[in-house]
Amino acid sequence: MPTSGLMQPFGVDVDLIEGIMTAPDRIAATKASDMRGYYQDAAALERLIESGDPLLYEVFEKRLPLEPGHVMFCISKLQPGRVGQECFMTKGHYHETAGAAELYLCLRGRGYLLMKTAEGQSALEPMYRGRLVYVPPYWAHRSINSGQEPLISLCAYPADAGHNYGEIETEGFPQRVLLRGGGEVIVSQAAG
Ligand code: PAN
Ligand code: ZN
Repeated sequence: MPTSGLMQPFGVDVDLIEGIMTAPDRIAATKASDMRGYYQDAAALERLIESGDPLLYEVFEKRLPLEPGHVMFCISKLQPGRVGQECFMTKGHYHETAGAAELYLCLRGRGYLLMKTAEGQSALEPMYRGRLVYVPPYWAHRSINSGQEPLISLCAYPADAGHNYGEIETEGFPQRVLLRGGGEVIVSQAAG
């Protein structure tokens, strides 16, 4: 037992349609201007920023001790839309403790969880309501919304996992999801 005493159990309410947590301790909001360098069409991103710099995604969390044994959980809400032809997406990251896995349960929307390893493997798992995706240890991960409504996921991972954005910011993922003429196109690329 910790010397500081036992933590009290608690519950939270989640609005499964709006994809929001009632009374979160923290909301991390990412706007278009936070995404410079991530999308293929940089000029289209600048136009989106100039047109009002919209909110692209939010993460709702409760505060938990960032210690081994705790399970961090959050609601991730990614808006629908495109930058040029490319579907809205999260930045994506490895966990700082790279051996920390994660569960994604899709509650609403349609899209993908794009994953890759430092060894050059990649995987693209479809996301839709009721789909649970396991992100194994050592796999970087990014959500992509290819649908027309918010892509909402419940995520859970070891509370001491941490986030490492640096490598994805420079290397990107080997695939991009585009919408062309109403159809989804997955394009592969070496990097970026
Ligand atoms: C998720 C992500 C969330 C936002 O909770 O943090 O979807 O994506 P970025 O953190 O890549 O901007 C998660 O994977 N947590 O570990
Ligand atoms: Zn993660």
